[in-house]
Amino acid sequence: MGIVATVSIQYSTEVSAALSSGSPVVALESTIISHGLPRPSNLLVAQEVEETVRRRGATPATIAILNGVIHIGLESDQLSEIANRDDISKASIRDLAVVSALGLSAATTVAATSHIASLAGITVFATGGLGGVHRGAQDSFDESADLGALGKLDIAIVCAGIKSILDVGATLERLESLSIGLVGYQTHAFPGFYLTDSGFTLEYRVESASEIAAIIKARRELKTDSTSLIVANPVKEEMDRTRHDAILASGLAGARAQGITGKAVTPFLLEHFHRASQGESLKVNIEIIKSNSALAADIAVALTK
Ligand code: PSU
Ligand code: MN
Repeated sequence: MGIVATVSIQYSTEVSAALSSGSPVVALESTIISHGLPRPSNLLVAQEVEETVRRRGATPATIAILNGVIHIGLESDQLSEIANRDDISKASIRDLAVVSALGLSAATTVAATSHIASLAGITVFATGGLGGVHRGAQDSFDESADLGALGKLDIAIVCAGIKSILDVGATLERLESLSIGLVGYQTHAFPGFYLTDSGFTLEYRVESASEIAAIIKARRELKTDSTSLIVANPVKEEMDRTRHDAILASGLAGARAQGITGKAVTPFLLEHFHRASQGESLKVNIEIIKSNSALAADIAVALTK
């Protein structure tokens, strides 16, 4: 007799009810809670984001793994565990089976959250800023697994562009190669996460959640829904640009000096930003995730119309 692995997947009460009645659901990632925002604001933000989704008429499905169980939607005590436990690792797609089979606990990245959301038939997702091609990737080969995931999963993901710590131009080229759709929400300027404009232009501008829902339906009919659609939603009040650029330069230098590599790079740089800007980047990051969740909820609702 070999070893039998049985993956345990658990739905929260509200997500289970929403999915069985066909009402709108929005997937939310958990890495931003455990590795992207400092305590104690991380839990407050996670709760506020879920409330935002509910107020707009959709159900939040925050995805994470606790003690080997894959959760699609977290009860409130489970959300606190993700925010406060010290043994929560950062799981991408390749980590899911290991974490699950060994009974470990992890927050899920955009890539891993999209994968699990797809398993559950959830197709609308909100995050802060996408992962992408890192600066210096020609030497380090550091490209987020988020891109590979969005290149093969049917997800509509609302974000404030890719994180400004990355190589934006190179990432846009990769999105084109991977056939990942891209539209700007009420803008032709590709947003730069902490900044409203990364300096790159978007071909398509959409004005409303119902236009986005129409695009999603057209993707299904045309069978171009085997990859994702990125909805780039710029933050209203950006960080001071001079400050942003200086903090980014010192962060990148610090990461190099300290030999930070692999999945530690992004959390390191975000933490550096929050500390060095004395909370300015944190404030902007919170606005980003709240406004993206609101738009994602509106899209999920529009899709049911
Ligand atoms: N957006 C944020 N904060 C974050 C992230 C996104 O505002 O912390 C996370 C997401 O989970 C994303 C991950 O998938 O950063 C990218 O990490 P990496 O560059 O190691 O792929
Ligand atoms: Mn990486």
